[in-house]
Amino acid sequence: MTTLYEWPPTRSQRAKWILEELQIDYQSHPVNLPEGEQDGAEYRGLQPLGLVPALEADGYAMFESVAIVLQLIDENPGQNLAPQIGTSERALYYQWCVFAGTEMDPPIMMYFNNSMRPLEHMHPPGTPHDPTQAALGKRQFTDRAEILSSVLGDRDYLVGGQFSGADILIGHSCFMATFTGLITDYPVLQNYYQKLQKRPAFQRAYDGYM
Ligand SMILES: N[C@@H](CCC(=O)N[C@@H](CS)C(=O)NCC(=O)O)C(=O)O
Repeated sequence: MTTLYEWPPTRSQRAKWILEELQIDYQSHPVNLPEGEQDGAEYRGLQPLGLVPALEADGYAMFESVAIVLQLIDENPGQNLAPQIGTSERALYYQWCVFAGTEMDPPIMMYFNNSMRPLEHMHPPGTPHDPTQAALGKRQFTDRAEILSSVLGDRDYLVGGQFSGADILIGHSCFMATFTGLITDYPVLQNYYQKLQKRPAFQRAYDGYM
């Protein structure tokens, strides 16, 4: 049985979205972040940083939301959620998948952590919001949102005219940008994200958080 360790609405939604998209039979194991369950020895054995998501599947356990999406897509090649290996579309698929985790998440989280995150949930506890860091996060998000907007234009999907894991990963960045309000100035991203939200798998994964 596949088990998703999750706590909504976080980056565990990426893993949930791909599980739902691929219609994989899985069970959900909530990791209660406000209660500190992520810091217990048992969960740290699965995810040494105490972050969600983590995944247990037949024969392996893993963490990192981007890697989980890539792995599950690779395990289900018949569902065509990634371009053929070795093609130019595959190059762009890798590019945008990595871009989501390395370029989109950090500025959004920097902004969130320094402007919106409840102080009792700051790490380490008692850390105050830093307006300079919030402004930096917002500026860095701006650069990246402009790049994505010019690539997307009025297209529905990032790569090869077809829905892929890249849309799940960047789509979750759009969720984070919507949650924080950062997406407001980017109609192209809003339009792209609105179309992704119509997918039944998205709706099951983000139920209650749309
Ligand atoms: N690079 C990791 C980041 C995971 C991450 O930071 N998760 C956050 C929620 S979005 C978390 O678990 N935070 C724990 C906490 O706030 O205590 C991934 O993409 O899986």
